Amino acid sequence: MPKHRVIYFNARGGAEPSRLVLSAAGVDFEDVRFTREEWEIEKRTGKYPFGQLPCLDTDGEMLSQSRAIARYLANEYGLAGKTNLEKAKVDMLNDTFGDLLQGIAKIHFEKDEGKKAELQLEYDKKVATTLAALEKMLIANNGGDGFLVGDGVSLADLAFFAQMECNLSSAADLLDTYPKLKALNARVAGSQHCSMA
Ligand SMILES: N[C@@H](CCC(=O)N[C@@H](CS)C(=O)NCC(=O)O)C(=O)O
Repeated sequence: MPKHRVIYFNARGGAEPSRLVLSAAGVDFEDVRFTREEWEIEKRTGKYPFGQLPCLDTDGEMLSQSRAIARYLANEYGLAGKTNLEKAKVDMLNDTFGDLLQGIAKIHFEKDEGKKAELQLEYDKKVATTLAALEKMLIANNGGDGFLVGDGVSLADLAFFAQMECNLSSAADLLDTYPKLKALNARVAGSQHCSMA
């Protein structure tokens, strides 16, 4: 069994889908969480390909880019979709949740209050369009009582769950108008798939 170390800060952020994939697959891994001070020292070691986190260290092989890492792990442990089309759908959704996470970061780091409010409005619209599209996709897949892609849990559902953890923390009623997504979120949360959450 390879030895994985998921390396990030003490936050869900970009590392959470990868942690959830490993957890859902029942694979032991080291959950390395640097403080900002530790990271400033670590990043100068040259061990991290682009000097950014998250990174995945698998038996000394270091990977960067959160979405690529989650996809790699999902492929390794059978959570990336069964056919090429399912894999493409899983990728599409994994990247969509990456966009939503990036949007939150952009708002967080904006110093100008006016621009921050504009970004927030734009973001809220983007979240609403995304969730409406996802609700439709979920319903189109076996009536909406299963998973986002195919007939079993995949990285798509885990990345959805990880993203909703972020969004629901500032808008608790966000999923109330999307009953199938709300049920999916609860289903994923209640399963062993998300024991990390
Ligand atoms: N596209 C990259 C973005 C990575 C990124 O922006 N990482 C930030 C934290 S979320 C970081 O490492 N910041 C600290 C630094 O650059 O020193 C990914 O998805 O992994």
